Amino acid sequence: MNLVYIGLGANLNDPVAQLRGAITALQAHNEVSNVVVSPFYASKPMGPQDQPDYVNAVAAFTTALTPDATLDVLQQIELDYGRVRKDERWGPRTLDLDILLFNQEVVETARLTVPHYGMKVREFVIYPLFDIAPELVMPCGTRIADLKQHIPANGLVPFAY
Ligand code: 5RY
Ligand code: CA
Ligand code: CA
Ligand code: CA
Repeated sequence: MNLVYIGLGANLNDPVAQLRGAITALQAHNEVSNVVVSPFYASKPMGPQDQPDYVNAVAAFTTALTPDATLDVLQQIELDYGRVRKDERWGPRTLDLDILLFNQEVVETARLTVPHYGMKVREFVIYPLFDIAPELVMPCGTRIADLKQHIPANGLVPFAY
């Protein structure tokens, strides 16, 4: 069985409802089990600033699917929750689901780079990841706890959902 960590993000159309819906859809999926979700966080937009604040979280689950087949599941949920591909790079979105880690594997396919290329410097990934996996170590040997200690919270605020 594979252990997968994903990042969830949304900043349009009731972001909390988008994340809740995605989590419900994941739990309901036949090939996905043992879903664990971090607290939700309000976060300031990284990249383009002219967009609403985000709600971010991290989830862990187990699956027998390959990395590419896992991506298919996540992209279908994104579409089911109304995501429309826009031209603007890094623009606002109703729902964004990214594979962060897939076991201790380094995955390079046409569609996927795992570990996620930006995760080490994004507070909205590292803080919720630490919440659910404080002992986690990346394939390169970097500890999530060490990353968290070096990344400022930058206005990140956890809240109950
Ligand atoms: C930088 C550039 C692009 C960081 C930088 C992106 C989210 C990035 C976001 C999200 C929050 C994006 C990717 N330097 N900001 N910005 N949460 N996604 N807070 O999920 F992340 S676009
Ligand atoms: Ca299930
Ligand atoms: Ca993303
Ligand atoms: Ca994405």
